[in-house]
Amino acid sequence: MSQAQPLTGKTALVTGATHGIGMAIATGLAGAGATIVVNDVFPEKLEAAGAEYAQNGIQAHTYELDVTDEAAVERAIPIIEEEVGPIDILVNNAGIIKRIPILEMPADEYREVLDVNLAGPFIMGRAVAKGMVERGGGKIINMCSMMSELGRNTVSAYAASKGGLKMLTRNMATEWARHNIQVNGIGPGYIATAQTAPIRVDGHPFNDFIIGRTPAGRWGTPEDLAGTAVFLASKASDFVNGHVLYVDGGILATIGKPANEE
Ligand code: NAP
Ligand code: GCO
Repeated sequence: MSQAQPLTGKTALVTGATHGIGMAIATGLAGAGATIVVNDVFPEKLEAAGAEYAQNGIQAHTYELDVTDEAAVERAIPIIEEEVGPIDILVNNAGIIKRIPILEMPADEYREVLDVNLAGPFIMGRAVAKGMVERGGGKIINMCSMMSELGRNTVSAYAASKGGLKMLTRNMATEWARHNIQVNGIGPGYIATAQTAPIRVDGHPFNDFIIGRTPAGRWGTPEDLAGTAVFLASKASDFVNGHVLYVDGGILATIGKPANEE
């Protein structure tokens, strides 16, 4: 296991890795030597992603799997471990957002966000950790958010889910650290993906606000998160547990500044 390839011999399952942050993280883990397994709900997206990974020289093992479907997950993990190998690294990346003010938000839409973003990592984590406990170790990385710490108009369900995910991360670490399983979170700032496209339009007030609110003065890229994922997936983080590492261009470090201030 070389410095350049710290994940050689490891198998990593990255949920929702057919594009965006998930694909960038899976690509980063592959670059560090890991074998990659990715899932999504839609077979056509999996096929397209499989081709895109292959174009980049990565053999991604693809599985159609909804992270909220408990029975399907419990069936799929043993099959994946049989067909690809024991899962050493789980990245709970799959997530959705609905931007609706609380007073107008139907409870079923609220629950849907909580289901994918909070029950999903629980269901996936529990299914994969069973094998990790038996094998004496593993790594779990939960995709948190600025909304694990901050509120924002219209994203109540999302914020509740990401706040909850920070605490699920801490509790997974509390229960599994003694089995040499490190559970940590990544807290991306504002990253340019399909999920943020509606608020990243030139001239959209939020777009200008975020660029001004981020000390780095830009939107993050999915690739900005890959190095952190490799660190949290490798031996370098063997004594890091229950921590959320924010990769946000400095948003949480500052109160921000008036638009006209240099
Ligand atoms: P994205 O482009 O919308 O990707 C989300 C992925 O999750 C997609 O592949 C989606 O599949 C998949 N997914 C959704 N529901 C699923 C389910 N039930 N089962 C399996 N897969 C499912 O979003 P992103 O921006 O890359 O975000 C990835 C993660 O980072 C999310 O957890 C998000 O909350 C978090 N995050 C994003 C930002 C940001 O600024 N972009 C910042 C902080 C945190 P389909 O495409 O088929 O729907
Ligand atoms: C929003 C954005 C955010 C980002 C991210 C920030 O509408 O505010 O979509 O929620 O996705 O989670 O860290």
